[in-house]
Amino acid sequence: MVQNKVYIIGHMPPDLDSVASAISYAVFKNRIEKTDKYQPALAGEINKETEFALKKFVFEKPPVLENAKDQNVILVDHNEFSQSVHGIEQANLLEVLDHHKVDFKYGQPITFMVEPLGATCSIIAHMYFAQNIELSENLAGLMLSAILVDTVIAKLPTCTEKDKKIIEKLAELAGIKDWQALGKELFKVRSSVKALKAVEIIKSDFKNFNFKVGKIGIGQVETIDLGEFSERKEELLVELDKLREKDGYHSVLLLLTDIIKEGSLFLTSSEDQAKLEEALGAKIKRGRVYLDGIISRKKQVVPKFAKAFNK
Ligand SMILES: [Mn+2]
Repeated sequence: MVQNKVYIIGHMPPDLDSVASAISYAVFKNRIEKTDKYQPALAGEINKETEFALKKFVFEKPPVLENAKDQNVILVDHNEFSQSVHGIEQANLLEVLDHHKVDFKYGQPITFMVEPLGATCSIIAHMYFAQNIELSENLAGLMLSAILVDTVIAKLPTCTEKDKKIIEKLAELAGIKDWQALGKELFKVRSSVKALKAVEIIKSDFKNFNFKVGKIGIGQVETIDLGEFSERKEELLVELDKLREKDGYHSVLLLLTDIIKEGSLFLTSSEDQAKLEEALGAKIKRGRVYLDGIISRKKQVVPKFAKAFNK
């Protein structure tokens, strides 16, 4: 059977949805086809919340596939080769199952399934339900965790009504009464900053934007408890100053986003604070300002900046 092996694999670097999709879809395919040839795999090392969820629901970490060349492969949770495991161009692709925008080309007809749900695990859960395949308590818990992380505990606009029904159903199957508490637990692990250096916190999710006034860098950390940063603010502000001077930024910001209260504390360093205040529509005091209702860098902050900084 080894030569028939089919690797089911998510994107690089792996997130929880990628890993839980690979595991749950392998179980599903093996069950449906009465085989054991489907094998979940990883495109790289897993993150903290993935490690946490695998432990909590008692799953072994799938093996890392170093190179997909000449292997049978099913892609889950992505469809762009640029996000895929090494050697994907020379793999034998069998299927794609995803919830992202499509940028895909392949020389042969294959099964290609994309549905705009909050997570790939939602699509897979729906397949289990539709075909009446039994879902174990632990697998339901793992898939639920993946959906909660991908949708930021059902708060993102990507979380559809269908996702919400699937969340409820998985929680019931997993015997989890309070899925919001599970979501908070996952984000607590995800945003745990105690072990990180200030510069690592800033750079963990950092993007550059070019405007007429110059380059602006914006980092973001999502947390369920801003208190975790209470003793780190000064240190983070010093790092932001250093980064701005060293790399010639107009401004550098770090958004500490409280996903429960739905607002962000902006830590800032700017060569023109008045202009930055005008862009944000708020006064900055000692490098910081809290803006209620701002949680999205892409949809809420960058458009404001484009307006103010491209004049
Ligand atoms: Mn996903």
